Amino acid sequence: MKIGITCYPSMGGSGIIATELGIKLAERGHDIHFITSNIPFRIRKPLPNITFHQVEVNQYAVFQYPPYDITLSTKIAEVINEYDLDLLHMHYAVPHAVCGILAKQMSGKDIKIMTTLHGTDITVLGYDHSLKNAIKFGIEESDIVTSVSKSLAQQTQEIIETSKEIVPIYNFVRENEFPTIRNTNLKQYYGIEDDEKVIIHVSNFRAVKRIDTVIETFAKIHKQMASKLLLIGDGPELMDMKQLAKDLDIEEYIIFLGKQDWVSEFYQLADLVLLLSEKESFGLTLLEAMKSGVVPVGSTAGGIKEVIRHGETGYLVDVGDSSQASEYALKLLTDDTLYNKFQQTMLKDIEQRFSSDLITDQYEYYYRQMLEGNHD
Ligand code: GMT
Repeated sequence: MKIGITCYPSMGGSGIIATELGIKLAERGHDIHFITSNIPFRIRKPLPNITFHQVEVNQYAVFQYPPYDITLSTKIAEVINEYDLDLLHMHYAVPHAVCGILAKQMSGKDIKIMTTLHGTDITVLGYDHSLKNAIKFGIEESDIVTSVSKSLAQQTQEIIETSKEIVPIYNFVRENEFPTIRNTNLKQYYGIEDDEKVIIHVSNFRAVKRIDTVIETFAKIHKQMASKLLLIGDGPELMDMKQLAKDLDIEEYIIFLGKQDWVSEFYQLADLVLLLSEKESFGLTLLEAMKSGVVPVGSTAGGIKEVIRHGETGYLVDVGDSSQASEYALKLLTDDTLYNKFQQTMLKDIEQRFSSDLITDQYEYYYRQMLEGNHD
């Protein structure tokens, strides 16, 4: 199949999934065309069957804002015609699904469109009245819409008020990117003692990630055992979180690492991952950590409860409940037998439910359904 993919090429989870899926599909012999503002960051070198088409927005004095959406749609239409694409896979309802629909009209071809919803496009933007109708239009005019969890599918129907069928297809990681190995070499580099447990959290430091609860949880763990918290990421909450660490008098035990392109090595030295968000459609960072062998404690928000099997592959707590989170963390960190049992179950579970082959099969299946006209 000849497939056009549009996503945000930056480090966000949606861009990562779109890119990794493109790579898997290219490995299976499909012709993949990324139509994006930059080369997706996970593409480190030229790969067979992958072509990149850059969307460049020109600035003219007549525009108050450069018209990215129009330029993107024009570029997609060009690529549809030039390469005779079979289908478009748009990641994010706005603007990408809407741009795909516009591009289809511009191209004059009856190309099929799949839209994948990732979370923020619904659970945050969906409440914005200036965008809601555009999101609804993007969803309803797509041939097939997928979401990265069952929870997001249900939330979309409620928030956007649409009866469009939404097919949940989970996130995945390419297995070789996150090997299940323990490598504590970096510990010394960051001043972490051998006997200290390492807790990790990775996010874009937005308020929805509830890093305050992560830090409060860590403060409670730290009272009971020698430990360090690795906080990876950057965003609007960073300065407030540094202040919270000072206020709780634990700043010397928290390592703020800023934005990191490659997180795999940090997971290899971690003992526990925390993702305690108040909104989270899936939590790709959880899966990356879990594939690396790190057992999680997560919140019950959104799709996290579909990723972690409570009491089997990790633990779930209510949003904001740092006491329960620290109790579960301590239970895991003080009992090697329990930890190893969870780790084994977790590795089997992610292989069965989130393997890159299984998820790529599911996307391919729905691509074929679209091309055969088997959709509403
Ligand atoms: O986590 C973020 O805020 C980034 C965001 C994005 O749009 O790239 O991630 C969303 O998509 C990921 C990939 O599908 C999901 O794993 C994340 O859970 C989701 N984030 C939220 O729902 C907040």
